Amino acid sequence: MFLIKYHAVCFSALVAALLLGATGCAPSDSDSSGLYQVSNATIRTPIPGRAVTAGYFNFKNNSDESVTIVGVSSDIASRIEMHTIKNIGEQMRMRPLPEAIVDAGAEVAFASGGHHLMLFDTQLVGSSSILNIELANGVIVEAPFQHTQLIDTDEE
Ligand SMILES: [Cu+2]
Repeated sequence: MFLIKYHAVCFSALVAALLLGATGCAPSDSDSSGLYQVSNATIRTPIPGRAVTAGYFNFKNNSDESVTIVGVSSDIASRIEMHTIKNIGEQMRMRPLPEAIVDAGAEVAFASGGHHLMLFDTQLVGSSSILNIELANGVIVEAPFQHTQLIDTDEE
């Protein structure tokens, strides 16, 4: 019990430090300027006994240049991978998605049955978590992802 509690305290302190750090060194990040909008952002609460889960979001590019999503990171998972689902023969298979290009004015959906995030060693606290969506142009879009209970078995 002691270890678990200690770990939770540690985690909150780390989040606080990162939030303070972020406000300190990002005077006007592009996500507050409205260039890039993240919506429908959710993370599934992992199935009991598991720490791997999926995340979804829509990314709208309001700028006049295409952008490329090159990765997603967060403190809540040891690793986050972008995946896509492809039909191979009659089978739906997950494949790593190295990057996702979002054309100027376009919106890309990471949604059940298509592109999605896979989170490994996930530890969710509270009702939402911040994920950092990293763009090839160096911008990092911080977005809150709501935790959902929905369990969709067709990806397992
Ligand atoms: Cu996957």
